Parts: sequence; C-alpha cells; structure tokens
Amino acid sequence: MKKDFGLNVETFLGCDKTIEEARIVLFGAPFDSTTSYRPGARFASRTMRAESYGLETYSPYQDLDLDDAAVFDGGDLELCFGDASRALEEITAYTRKILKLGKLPLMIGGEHLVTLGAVRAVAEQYPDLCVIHFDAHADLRDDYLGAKLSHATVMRRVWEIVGDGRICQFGIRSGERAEFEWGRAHVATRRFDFEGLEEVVSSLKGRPVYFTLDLDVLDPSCFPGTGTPEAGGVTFQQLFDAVMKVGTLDIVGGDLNELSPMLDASGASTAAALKILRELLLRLESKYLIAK
Ligand SMILES: [Mn+2]
Repeated sequence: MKKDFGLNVETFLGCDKTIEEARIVLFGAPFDSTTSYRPGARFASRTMRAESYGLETYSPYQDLDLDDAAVFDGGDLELCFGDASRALEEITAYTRKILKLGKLPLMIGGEHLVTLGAVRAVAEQYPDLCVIHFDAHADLRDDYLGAKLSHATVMRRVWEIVGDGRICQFGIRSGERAEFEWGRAHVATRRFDFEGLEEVVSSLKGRPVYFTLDLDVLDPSCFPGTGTPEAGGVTFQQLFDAVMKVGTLDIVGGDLNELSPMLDASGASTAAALKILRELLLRLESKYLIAK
C-alpha cells in the first residue's frame, strides 16, 4: 500500500516488504561488458521493474499472490562497467551480505557472467553446492578470445568452484565440440530440452542448490529479446513446468539473466521474463503461503 509521503522508490511488482520481513532478496546486476554479440542485458532489471506493472501479482497457475510473499527488492547494484573482475567482486560482496542475514539472494542479470559473482558467495556458505543451469549455450569454454571472465566461460569458472558432477545443464544446443567433450567428463549436460530433469531433482533433494536460468533457453520465437538467440529452444510452458520442478528443491541462491529488453520492441520477451520470475518467487515462497 502506497503511503502519502513515502519515498518514491520503484520495486518489482508486489516485492515491497522490508529487508527485515523478507525471506528472499531480489536485486539487479546491470552488467553486460563481456557480451560477445548483442549487448543490452544491463537494462533488464530496470525494464522488468517498470513493466511489472503490466503483470498481476496473483498467479492462477499456483493460486498464490506475490502480495503475500516475503520479498524485498534491493534495487540495482552500481557495477563497474568495463572491469569484469571488479563488477564480480561487488556482486559477491552484496550476495554475501544477503546470506549473512539468512536470506535467499535472487539476482536479475545482466549477462550470464554475473552468476559467477553470486556463486562465489553462495559456495562459501554451502561448500557442497550443486548448480542447475538452464541455457541454450554450454558456457564451458576455458577462455573466450583470451578472456577468462566472459559470459561464454561462466560455467567453466563455476565448475572451478564446485567441482565435478555438481553442475546439471539443460536445454543446451550450442557450443564448440571441445566444450561438449570437456563437459562429458565434468558436468551433466542434457541437450535441447528438460528430459531427465525429474531424476536430477530427485537426486538433489535435501542438498543446497544454486539455480541459474539463462532465459535464452527459450525459443527465440517467444523470447527474441536476448543477446545470442539460438533457434530450437523450449516453449514458455516447458520452461514453466521445469521451473516448478526445480522450485521444490532447497534453492539457496539463483538468478535470471540475458534478457536484453531493447532487442524486442514488442515487450513480449520482458513479459515472459517477468512471468517466470513471478512464478519462481511464488514457488520458492509456496511452503510459507496458504492458497486462498
Ligand atoms: Mn545463453
């Protein structure tokens, strides 16, 4: 409820609890300096906040309402553009603060590299961390054009933290032959869709999980607003169903990334990202909410 003379601060729709009340802390990481093709993901979080007013807080899918959820919107980090190491350090520091408060960090990228900053902090707290990764791209290169820190290398850097057998990828349909060959020995890669997700979810029950969702896992026909679109992706409904399954796990951190809102003037990509975010938040909160 808006106060007469409260601060004029825009939050993601329905995420207006205080930090003390919140169980989940949402924040934006507007960084896209290593994007290899079409930049613009730095504008995702602010565009999502503004356009969230076209979204209902109520989910007819889950019969739950964001107004009842305990989510604080921390706004956007002020990140050093052009220096990936510094930007990642800032993301790690903020994520660490959220974890110290006993709350769940949920980050809106930005390009996919931002995930590394959050995982560094989450893995400090949960050394046995597992990672579920939805993406069109394997992101397992050791370097990209000589750069170790890139959105094309992010999962390789995450692997260096969590180790073998801890990363499960789904929807992957793009990468170098060498990435797929390396991946076979070190990570579990499911190509093209979410086949096998139920088994993975069963095997991860009770374990701390970081969930990183590169929205380009969606087909470009329903999600064209992204830097590196890849034909042959999943439908919105397939992604929704998969997110519902992942959301039953002990998620201890997560992110959505790679929405570039200005690459889809229709706004449909932003709307898809918003709906997935709403449903993920509600799924994570569902054990505390009573369906009305
Ligand atoms: Mn991707």
